[in-house]
Amino acid sequence: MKTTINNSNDTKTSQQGSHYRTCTLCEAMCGVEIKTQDNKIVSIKGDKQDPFSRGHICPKATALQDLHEDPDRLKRPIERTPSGWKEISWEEALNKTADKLNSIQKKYGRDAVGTYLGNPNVHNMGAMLFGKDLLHALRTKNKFSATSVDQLPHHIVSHLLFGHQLMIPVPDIDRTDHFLIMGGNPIASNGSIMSVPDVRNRLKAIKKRSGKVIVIDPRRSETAEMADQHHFIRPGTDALLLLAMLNVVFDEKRCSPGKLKNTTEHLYSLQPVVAPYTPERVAPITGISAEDIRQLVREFCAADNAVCYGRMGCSVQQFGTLTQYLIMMFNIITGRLDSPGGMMFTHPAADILPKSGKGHIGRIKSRVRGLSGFGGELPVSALAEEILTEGEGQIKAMVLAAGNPVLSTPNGMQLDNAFSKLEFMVAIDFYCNESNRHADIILPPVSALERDHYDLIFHTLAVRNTAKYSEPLFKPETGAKHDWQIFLELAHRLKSKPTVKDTINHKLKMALGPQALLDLLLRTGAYGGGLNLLKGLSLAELKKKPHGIDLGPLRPKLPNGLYTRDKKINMSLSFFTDDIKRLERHFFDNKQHLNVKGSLLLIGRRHVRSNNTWLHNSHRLVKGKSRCTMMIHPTNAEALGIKDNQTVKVTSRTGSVNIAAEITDELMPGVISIPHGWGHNKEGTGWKIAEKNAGVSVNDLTDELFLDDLSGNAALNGVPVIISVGKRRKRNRRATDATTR
Ligand SMILES: Nc1nc2c(c(=O)[nH]1)N[C@H]1C(S)=C(S)[C@@H](COP(=O)(O)OP(=O)(O)OC[C@H]3O[C@@H](n4cnc5c(=O)[nH]c(N)nc54)[C@H](O)[C@@H]3O)O[C@H]1N2
Ligand SMILES: Nc1nc2c(c(=O)[nH]1)N[C@H]1C(S)=C(S)[C@@H](COP(=O)(O)OP(=O)(O)OC[C@H]3O[C@@H](n4cnc5c(=O)[nH]c(N)nc54)[C@H](O)[C@@H]3O)O[C@H]1N2
Ligand code: SF4
Ligand SMILES: [Mo]
Repeated sequence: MKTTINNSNDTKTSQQGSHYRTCTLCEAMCGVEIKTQDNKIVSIKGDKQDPFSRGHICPKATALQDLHEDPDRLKRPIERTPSGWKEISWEEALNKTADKLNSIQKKYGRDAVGTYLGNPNVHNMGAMLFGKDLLHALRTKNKFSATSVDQLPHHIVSHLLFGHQLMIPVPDIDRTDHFLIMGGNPIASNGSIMSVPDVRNRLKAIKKRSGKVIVIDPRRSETAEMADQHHFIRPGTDALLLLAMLNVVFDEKRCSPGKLKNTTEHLYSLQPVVAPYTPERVAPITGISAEDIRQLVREFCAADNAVCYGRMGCSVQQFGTLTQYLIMMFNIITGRLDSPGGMMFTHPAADILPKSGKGHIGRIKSRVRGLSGFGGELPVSALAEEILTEGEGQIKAMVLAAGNPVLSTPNGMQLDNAFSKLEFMVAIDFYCNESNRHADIILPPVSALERDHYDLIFHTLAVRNTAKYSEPLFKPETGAKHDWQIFLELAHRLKSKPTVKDTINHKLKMALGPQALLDLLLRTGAYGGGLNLLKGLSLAELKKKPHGIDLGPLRPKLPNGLYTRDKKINMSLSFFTDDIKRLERHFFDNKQHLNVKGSLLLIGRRHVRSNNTWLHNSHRLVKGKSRCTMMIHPTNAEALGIKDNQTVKVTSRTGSVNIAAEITDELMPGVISIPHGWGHNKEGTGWKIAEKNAGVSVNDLTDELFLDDLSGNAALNGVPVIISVGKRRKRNRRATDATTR
């Protein structure tokens, strides 16, 4: 057996091979072993020799094959014509796209072109390295991405506390004795802002060494199910809980910042701020008793090492940024930041931080609603109104790259309508999805198995320092383009009068590609030989180790690793603490948390066999009964007269969906849960299997006006909804109907 790059055009010689690579579908970076026979995949298994994932994979790994072989996957550019989609040459497609974008910018101004970068860009080395070239060429302020329906609060917290938006610490799961998880479900998601393959065994190991796993979640999630303790929390109230936890730390004199005392400034400034938030005061709102809150703190402080971690459920809610800030404060005041078994920073082999923007707040504002941007991007909740509202600066054309915002961002119906009104849309995507069905031109990049890979972002957010480079498995068809090539080609064509220097630059980048940049990053990184080209880690060295290399457990990084000017963490930041006034008004003055009569709070959920909006075209991953159901607690179901499997109508300010009810005490009373990523019932997409398993889009219910006001991040959790009862139906794969308004 040998590692081979198979040429799919060459079928004359019978070839068998084992290919090792990193799965690019989620953040866990599992090593896979792909066996091939005559250029066909015969099996995908976990790579036991991968030092990070140790043979673990999840059911999605097989989708790498399904995606590659999917007859619905686009391989050549297509253009919309009056008689339907037509294949066109790359040259024609790139020229037409650039001409159209140029003429729209000339006619209406630079901001008339909007961009949306979706999540898979972060799993794509070339897109990560050259996506910015296209953005620079467009020079529009109307840049959007999936960040503002996801991890935006983490960037803001890291930017202000540690001086760099990407300097985000991760839980040292392999050494912790006490893992407090708020609003994350790693057993289903395989970890986020915590790349952690084989998380189940890593969590079990905590328990085996007599440690504890504690989960705070409005749903008894798969992770809560295996934890030592689970506390239901009312959606959107985590900031209150954390204020009370900090209150207990001060009140019971449990501050123990240890070495962080010298790294922080104004360490005790939070004491008066949290003083009003006693456990007794927040208990009735959060749903966690005062005694339980005190116990949470006492156990956390008593553990030899401990870490408090919060993810999607804490970030994508009304007080998401304040919550993430308070989580960091809790870790710092209890001495858990930068300590083994606590919240730690990584030492990645290819460190992108020195080369990327540290972040900036509020430098740009959205035209219609005046929402503040972060790091040069605007909140995606403002995208539809920027297209629909006439006036100077209105978006007339969109560039979508690896995203599906109609299904993934709030008030998807409104955005769907907005997209239909554009003068021009181009999408860089190998599927025709619910969003880019409005495109005029689709430019499909090669499949994940036809490109090389190094995880620039997720090695930076991993629970262990490792490095791995993957060769492409298959050779793409002649003329096919990588995402990075499409970005560079468009960027160059957008220059109306390229200088000789521009042309040389472009040709150089096209010739060198991502590999040269990766090599440079590795050589100049923590394990590289710097100017000595013969020493240290390089791409050539990594290529010799197809299973990846282990660079050891996480190591302390403070204070030298900080990006703040004075190498200190300022604990007294009014940017965050001022938001407590909004919290106070919301929960205590206006009592806005008290349910409007009959309304319940909607939260999301993830399933191990889905991945956002785009793995539902794999038969293996969607077969079986529909997973797109509305979970509801028996007491609420009974009060509303809902039977299990019955189709109900769920309505919010923005729309309604008809969906089958799943009655379960997994949920906290007063809360319902619907997974996102479904709703493949729109005409004109290219997903034949997904269409048959359509489900409904929960983002027809989420609200573009319901935000974390501090960051502009969408509040997709805790959305008030009303349920009305329709006809009884048997739950099957068609039990979830098309969206109705
Ligand atoms: N209600 C609710 N909504 C949510 C969430 C939630 O929890 N609840 N989660 C949010 C989160 S965390 C995220 S990250 C977003 C994701 O939102 P998006 O990024 O908008 O959506 P995805 O489904 O990740 O995008 C998939 C598209 O990328 C394409 N694609 C895949 N790989 C590649 C590639 O290598 N190159 C190119 N060019 N295209 C590729 C696929 O074909 C597909 O069309 O959804 C958010 N939406
Ligand atoms: N299988 C699979 N894996 C994935 C993805 C996928 O779609 N499918 N998506 C990937 C992406 S893009 C991301 S960002 C990550 C996300 O990774 P995670 O954050 O681990 O994923 P979620 O399952 O969304 O977990 C959020 C949890 O928060 C809870 N929750 C909701 N509201 C609240 C609240 O107000 N407070 C608290 N404390 N909890 C709350 C939910 O019940 C849920 O259990 O997963 C990644 N991995
Ligand atoms: S856990 Fe994530 S990286 Fe690992 S096999 Fe599954 S999808 Fe791929
Ligand atoms: Mo995400």
